[in-house]
Amino acid sequence: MVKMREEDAIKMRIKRIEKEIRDTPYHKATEHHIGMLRAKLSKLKDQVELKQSKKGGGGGGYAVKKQGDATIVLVGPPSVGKSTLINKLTNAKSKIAPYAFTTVTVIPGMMEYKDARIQILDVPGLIDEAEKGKGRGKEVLSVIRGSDLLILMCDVENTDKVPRIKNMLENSGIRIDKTHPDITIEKKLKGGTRIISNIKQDLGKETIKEVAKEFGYGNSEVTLRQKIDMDQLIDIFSRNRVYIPSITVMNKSDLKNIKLDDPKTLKISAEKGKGLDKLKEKIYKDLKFLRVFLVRTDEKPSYSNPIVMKEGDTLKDVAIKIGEDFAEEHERAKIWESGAKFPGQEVSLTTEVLEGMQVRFI
Ligand SMILES: Nc1nc2c(ncn2[C@@H]2O[C@H](COP(=O)(O)OP(=O)(O)OP(=O)(O)O)[C@@H](O)[C@H]2O)c(=O)[nH]1
Ligand SMILES: [Mg+2]
Repeated sequence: MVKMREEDAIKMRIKRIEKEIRDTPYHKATEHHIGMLRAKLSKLKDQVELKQSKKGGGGGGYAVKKQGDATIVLVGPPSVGKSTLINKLTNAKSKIAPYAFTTVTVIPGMMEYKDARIQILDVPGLIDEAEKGKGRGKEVLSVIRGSDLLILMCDVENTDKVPRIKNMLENSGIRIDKTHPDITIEKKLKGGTRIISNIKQDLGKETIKEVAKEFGYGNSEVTLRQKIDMDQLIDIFSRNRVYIPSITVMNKSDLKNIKLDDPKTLKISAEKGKGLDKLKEKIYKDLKFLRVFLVRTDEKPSYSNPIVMKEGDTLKDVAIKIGEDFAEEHERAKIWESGAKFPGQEVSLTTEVLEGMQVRFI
């Protein structure tokens, strides 16, 4: 008899657990058991992924150097116009052709918009079972994992493809348009699992304990600052989860007029250059970029000397961006325009920055 490969053995265990989950009715009394099964399942799936990524395609993925203020990836099935779009948005010259798999590697380009430098990556089209390595899928998924924002692209002939790709990304541990649950886990030496939550949870304490134990956190302190469901509970213990926002784009709008189900989808024509200004603005907004304008001591306040910052940054972050020494030397600033109650208001460096704020460090 042929010895079963370890990977196949794991896959059989996965199938068995999936069946058991399907066959177990979900209610309070079974919840902790299902939690334990889901934790086992997640661990086994990670093992398969690890084995497959080790096998890989030899060279070990694409090496792309991250550059600029953020990195975004054009994700979609073949031939929807990803390369046409990157050539329009950036300085890249990616090959365009009317057949699938024209792009076979990562092509980087740089888009400059409102003083931000945004790196865009064009990658091969994603097909079904890409997560199993088909059509360079593994390499593409690893590029996606390292990015700050995804442009999910379809065209007027392939409007159903985006949900399928989203599903594939979810199955690979990539969470789209979701945020990391506000939970912390701390390992302890003994004492079992202690759960701290100020909010009433739907999940039972036993379930959380069971899942924690399955992931090797039998002695730990779990602090929940929001209400979570089973998926989120499994996610926080799994190591390979990433959380990335997305913009959905439908290309080739010049070919026909389609009424969209999702009003948030942007209609563009990469070839004709339609809708691209809106897309650029949305990219900038969704990356949470904003500009503050530096006013030097001997200058009048104005909109020169822009510095690109992000929502939530403070004036201290601006000072640090100018230089560590500079940040050490300044404790207060004067601000004009956005955020200023009156021109030249004096504020502390804990003040959050706003688009269009003019600032002089004093
Ligand atoms: N009518 C029309 N055709 C377009 C548009 N954008 C791209 N195309 C055409 O669609 C075909 C595929 O374009 P590509 O940019 O190579 O598509 P891709 O998504 O990079 O394809 P792969 O690299 O194979 O995954 C080409 O024939 C393009 O000329 C558009 O806005 N309108
Ligand atoms: Mg291409």
